[in-house]
Amino acid sequence: MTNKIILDCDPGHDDAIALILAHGNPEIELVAVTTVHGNQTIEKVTRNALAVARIAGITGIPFAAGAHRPLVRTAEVADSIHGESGLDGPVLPTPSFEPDPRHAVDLIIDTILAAAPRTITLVPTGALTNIALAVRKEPRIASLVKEVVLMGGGYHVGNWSAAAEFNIVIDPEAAHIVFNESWKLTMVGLDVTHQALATPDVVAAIAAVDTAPARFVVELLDFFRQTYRDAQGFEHPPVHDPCAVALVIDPSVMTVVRVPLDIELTGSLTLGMTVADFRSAPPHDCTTHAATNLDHAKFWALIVDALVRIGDPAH
Ligand code: PIR
Ligand code: CA
Repeated sequence: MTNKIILDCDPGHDDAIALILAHGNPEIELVAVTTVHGNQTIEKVTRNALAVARIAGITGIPFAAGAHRPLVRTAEVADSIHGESGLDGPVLPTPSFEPDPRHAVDLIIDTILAAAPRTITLVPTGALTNIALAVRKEPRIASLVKEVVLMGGGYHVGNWSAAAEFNIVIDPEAAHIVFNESWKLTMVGLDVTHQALATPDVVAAIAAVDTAPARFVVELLDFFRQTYRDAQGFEHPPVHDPCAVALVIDPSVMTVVRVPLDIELTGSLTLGMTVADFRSAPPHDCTTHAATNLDHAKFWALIVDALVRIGDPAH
């Protein structure tokens, strides 16, 4: 049985790789792609998503642009990591199709309402603005989705402040809505994604696939390596977003615990922190989960396998 997913993303180097993994893995059926402000402006990340679609040969599914800014706060981009285009490094092709005319929020709602109950997994890999707006506009989606598996947050470290991760802190009010909903939610946070390092052996295995999409991924990783070294002091870049897709593909790729999670909205040092309560067994009505540990070899094998299956698509 394949898992139908909606990928809500802000490409973004690691979002691009998440898209490629979702498309190339046979356990996943990508049913829609939606974009959200974040790594760059909504115009840029939407264009980038369509460019990745062309490179990976993704056709026949809707792509729709969503929120251009956070619910409450001023928009903030991550150009120190992803560059001026949001996907600096490789040369990007002109998209081969147009985005869907609907707003991402409507595409998300329409897709979930049209599918059998509890068959669609929402996979957000950017700010949670679209997901929060969707569940406020159509609350029935909370019980109609299968689950939410998101990249964001982290219970032991931040990356945009000492306590907070980028996707959460740029729109903490949206994250608060999403984390407090009744759906099953799994946070694939920095606790695991900082284990998803693109080490030289990994980059070599991807390069060995020797196709246009694989070369594109190598170019993405080369750029990501430089900015992650300069801006964050990492030797090898952590490739966050495909971790969320990998968990949907194969739950054995990471360890997940059920734990109460909430979003800090008022702390002066901790705004946007994903606070996990590890004190005792979670209450029976707790629907939030946190990923804790990654099988590095299994994770990267999924990426290489997806690229092998994608091959060299015609365009
Ligand atoms: C990555 C991101 C933002 C900032 C940094 N420093 C690194 C983007 C990634 O696309 C990922 O979804 C998430 N936000 C990681 O914080
Ligand atoms: Ca992202």
